[in-house]
Order: sequence, then structure tokens, then C-alpha cells
Amino acid sequence: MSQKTALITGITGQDGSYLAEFLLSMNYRVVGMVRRTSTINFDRIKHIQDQVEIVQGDLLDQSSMMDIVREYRPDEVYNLAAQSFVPTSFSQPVLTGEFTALGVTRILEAIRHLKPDTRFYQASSSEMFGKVQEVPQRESTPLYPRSPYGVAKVYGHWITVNYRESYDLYACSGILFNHESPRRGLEFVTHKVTHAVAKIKLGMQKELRMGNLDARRDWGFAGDYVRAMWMMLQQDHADDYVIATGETHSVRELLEVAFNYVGLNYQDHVVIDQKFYRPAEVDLLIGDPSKAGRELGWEPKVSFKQLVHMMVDADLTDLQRG
Ligand code: NAP
Ligand code: G4F
Repeated sequence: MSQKTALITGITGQDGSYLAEFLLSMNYRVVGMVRRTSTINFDRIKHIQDQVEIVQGDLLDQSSMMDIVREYRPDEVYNLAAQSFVPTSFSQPVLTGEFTALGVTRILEAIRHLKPDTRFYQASSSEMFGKVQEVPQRESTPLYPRSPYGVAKVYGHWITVNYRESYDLYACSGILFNHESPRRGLEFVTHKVTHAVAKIKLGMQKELRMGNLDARRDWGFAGDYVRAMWMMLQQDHADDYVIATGETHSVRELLEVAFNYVGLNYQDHVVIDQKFYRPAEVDLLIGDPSKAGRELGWEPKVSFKQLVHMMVDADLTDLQRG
């Protein structure tokens, strides 16, 4: 069989780096789209940089998306690029809409006009469930986003469904619940906590300022979740799937597990700071991944505790290396 080509937007992000590794292991030609920056930002992909092809493009720029699809003729496109941090979506709502919502249409338009047999994956999010209308959340749960990011992802989700139904594209939306790893951005709560725990343990920091400790999330490991993205594009028909662990934990439990792991008590270090509260909160997320289990044969392998321990260990190693 001839080698398949996959285009990944957002290859420099957490998921992009794990997906690129996975697709290389499956013998794909991997093309990664990156936006132009004044300094190169390839930390997460430096170990595979010589195995992937990097091309410049931007979700804001229709012609760059058209040029890339025309030149590389991808068999599969994974649209992972987005402004993905919820608090920034409150301070930059228009930009978030341009990247995270309209960016999806730009790439779908490129596929529709230039290579309509391309299989397309859209990185949808459990943030779309927001003020949840059902527990646990599944593919049919009504959406009620609570942030400009969540609203933008609802647009991206429905435009993906719409292009599948209108133009018969093989277009899937993966509704992924929170997934983390040592490569997670430092502003997200898991990595913020594990990095601070490692610093406190090493005597480099004393206090950790946090927001709402009662929020609950369904946290899994990013390495497990990128496998599901690929599986969605290997089926007979395109469809949408919830990817989650089916367990929920509070931010407080995250603190307990991370601090306890290094023999510390979070209450001695955590200070509540209103600055980290959001104008509207998503209180509870817990996904039902049974459709993905049944139809894709997907299941998560890393537990919540293993994930937190893995992240603390990685932060301790990095900080000790200096
Ligand atoms: P991430 O680490 O924030 O990575 C986002 C990527 O998008 C980066 O490579 C970034 O490039 C790129 N990007 C941002 N704006 C762009 C633009 N205008 N043009 C081109 N590229 C742009 O996010 P992630 O955690 O890997 O998540 C991947 C996707 O899944 C995102 O769409 C996210 O919203 C979605 N998602 C994530 C989760 C989760 O828990 N991680 C859950 C559900 C859905 P730079 O390196 O240049 O910034
Ligand atoms: O780690 P977070 O910033 O992730 P959030 O908002 O759930 O979004 C992430 O997951 C989504 C999937 O559901 C993705 F689509 C999205 O791109 C992103 O990857 O915050 C998790 C929870 C929130 O309830 C927040 O209020 O932690 C709470 N929290 C409490 N203190 C904090 C903090 N969050 C952050 N970032 N920093 C804090 O100090």
C-alpha cells in the first residue's frame, strides 16, 4: 500500500506533537502546518523534526490553507490548531472566534474545493457542554457553552457536521474531554499544579495561587487521545465521538494527589486568588465514551493518578536538569 500523507494543523501544540509521533509510527508522511513567529517554537517536536515536513500557514489566511492542500494533497487532515486557553477567550473573544471557529471553515473550504476525498478530523471539545444538560455527557447531549472558546468550538463542531451532510465530505468531530501530559501548556490547571509542586518540593517556590477548586473535570492522557483521532478517520463512515475516561475529579483532588505524591499538604501552600476565577464557569464535566469503545475499539490506558504522577515526575526531572 502506498504511504499516506497526513496534514496536522497545530503540530507545535501538545496534541500535535503526540499525533505526529503516532502517525510516524504508522508510517505516514507527516506534514505540519505552523504559523510564522519571530522565534521558532518547536520545543515539543524537536525530537522528530527531521522526520516531519513543516509548512507555513495560518488559520486566519484562506490562501495559505488552499496552497497547502493543493501542494501536499493530504489523505487525512487533523485540524488541531486553535486558540485553546479558555481565559484568553474572554479577553480576546474576536480573535478566538477567528481562529477557533472560522479557521475550521477555511480549511474545510480548501478541502471541498481542492481535494474532497480528504478525511478530516476536527478537534471539538467538552467545553461545548458547558453548563451541562445531562450527566454523563454523550454525543447527543445538548450543547450549552460557557465561554467564547466554547461558543467558537460549537461553531467548529457544527460546520464540520454541516460539510459532511452538505458536501458528503468524510469529516469527523472528536468531542475530547480534558487531556494532559508533561507537554501540556503551563497555564492549564494540571501542569500549573504539577510544575508548582515540583518547584515547592525543590525549594524553588513557596506559594501557589489558584482559582476555583470545586470545578470538576474528566482528565485523561493526551497520548491515549490522539490514537482516537486516527481511529475516527479509519472507519467506513464519518461520525462524531466523545473521548473521555468516564471519571471526574475536582481541582481540589488534583491538588491532593499531586502534593501528596511528594509528601506535602496542599493546604500549606495554596492561596485562593480571585484573578483565576472565570466570568462563567464549567462546573462539572464527565464524559461517556461508550460509543468510541463500541465502534472504534478505543479505551484510555492511563489513570488519573498515573497521569498526575507522570507529570510531577517529568517536572521534577526537568527542573533538576536546570
Ligand atoms: P495547544 O497546545 O494550545 O496547541 C494549539 C496549536 O494551535 C499550537 O500548535 C498553535 O501554534 C496552533 N495555532 C494557534 N493559532 C493558530 C493559527 N492562527 N494558525 C495556525 N496555528 C495556530 O492545544 P492542544 O491542547 O494541543 O489542543 C489541540 C486542539 O484540541 C485544540 O484545537 C484544542 O482547542 C482542542 N482540544 C484540546 C483539549 C485538551 O484538553 N487538550 C480538549 C478538547 C479539545 P503555536 O505553537 O504557534 O502557538
Ligand atoms: O486546565 P483548565 O484551564 O482547562 P479548561 O478550561 O477545562 O479547558 C481545557 O479543556 C477543554 C476541554 O474541556 C479544552 F477544550 C480547552 O482547550 C482546554 O484544553 O481549567 C480547568 C478547571 C477550570 O474549571 C478552572 O476554573 O480548573 C479551574 N482552575 C482553578 N484554578 C484553574 C485554576 N484553571 C487554570 N487554568 N488556572 C488556575 O489557577
